[in-house]
Amino acid sequence: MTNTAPERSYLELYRDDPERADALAWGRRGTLRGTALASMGAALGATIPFHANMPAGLLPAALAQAPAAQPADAPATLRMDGKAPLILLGDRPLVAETPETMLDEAVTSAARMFIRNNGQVPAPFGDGLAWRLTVDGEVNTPLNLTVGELSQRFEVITRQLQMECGGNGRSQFVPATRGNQWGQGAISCASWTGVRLRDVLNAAGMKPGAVCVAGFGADPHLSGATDRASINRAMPVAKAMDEDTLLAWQMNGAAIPHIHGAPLRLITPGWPGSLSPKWLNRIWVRDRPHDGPGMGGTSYRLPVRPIVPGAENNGADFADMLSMPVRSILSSLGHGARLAAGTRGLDLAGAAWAGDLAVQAVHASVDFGASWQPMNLATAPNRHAWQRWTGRMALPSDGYYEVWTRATDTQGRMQPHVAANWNPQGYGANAITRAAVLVG
Ligand SMILES: Nc1nc2c(c(=O)[nH]1)N[C@H]1C(S)=C(S)[C@@H](COP(=O)(O)O)O[C@H]1N2
Ligand SMILES: [Mo]
Repeated sequence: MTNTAPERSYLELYRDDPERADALAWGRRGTLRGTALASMGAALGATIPFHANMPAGLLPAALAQAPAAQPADAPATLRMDGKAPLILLGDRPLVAETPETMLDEAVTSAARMFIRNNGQVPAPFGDGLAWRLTVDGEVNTPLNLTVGELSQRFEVITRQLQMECGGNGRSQFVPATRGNQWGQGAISCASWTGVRLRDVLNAAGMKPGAVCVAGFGADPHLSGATDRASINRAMPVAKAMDEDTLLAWQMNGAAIPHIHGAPLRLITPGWPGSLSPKWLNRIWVRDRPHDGPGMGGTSYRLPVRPIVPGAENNGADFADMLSMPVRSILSSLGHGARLAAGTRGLDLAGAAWAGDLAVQAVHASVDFGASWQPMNLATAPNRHAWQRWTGRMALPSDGYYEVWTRATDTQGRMQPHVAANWNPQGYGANAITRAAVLVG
């Protein structure tokens, strides 16, 4: 530690062993060591006007979420027709995250929608209206309908709906879990047009023994094996019967882009995105818990009682993840933004959502949570759409700040300070957002 440049060693240490870096920087009694502050000042290149408020054990976001130091570590960029330069998290399967600052549209455009595939991307399917959907299982009358027939037989509606990966926020977990290391950009809120799954299930007539509803997509397994599905999961009947659970063939007033599931997609808003199968060709009503890939064990399941972070667990007593937790994002200012000396006010804007619930408040802090200021929060255009928020924060001087944002849902639950309820596959991390800002 002592004979290397401190900013370098903290960055490296934090990357390799965050808990140890934290303890070294902050000391065990939680008092900020003078040397630690000095070296952080060097690393950050600024004074920290509110350093006295920094809670023990808190590492500045500028270090904790440091931009890649080496070009080799720099995240790759998605290059794809019709898509913005998203952050490429993987190309087999293809996974790409939307930077928070790109999520500044009230309705997410196709270009900026994050991408998550579990299997291969299938070849395009051609005429969308002729695409067929089968509805079978615990129903009185199995159905086989084209998209054209769906649109004629049932009421067609349009809704703005959130679609969020169950693993959104995963990179917050300590220790890190397996899975795509999402920031907070595995979220979209587009405008979807289609028919209610409920109306179609009622037309098929669900039998009393129906317990859950599974959706199947036509994407091949990553291995290419034709007898294996990439992923298919099921939701309880009550969620399938929610008026916002849609069989959609249009997004933002046009055909769904192929990469997002054309010709037909199930949209199950506010629940893990894995319940919104793309390239949908089958709805299977089941008389028992579903056992497709992505069900059971630790998949999309959370501990009922907290477990030791990092501990082995087979998920036997976990419960399925249902509604997603409350979260906010800041879209007007990027993490690591540098502002002109003398800047004394920050105009903030972003979005907040809470799965099946709504958001009742968004607060922001620029003094490490010592004081919080309410932001202006818009109501959602419809249930299951995110809510946009705006506000202005004053800064007393030049220096290093962190903009923290925290949403509260309609049941009073707030985003926690650090990701809670650690679980082996890293679902549901929704800690408050911290964006580092340097003024001057
Ligand atoms: N057929 C199919 N549907 C799928 C997936 C998939 O791998 N195959 N991934 C799911 C997951 S995990 C998520 S988060 C969302 C992502 O949707 P998007 O790529 O349109 O943003 O699609 C879901 N639907
Ligand atoms: Mo996902």
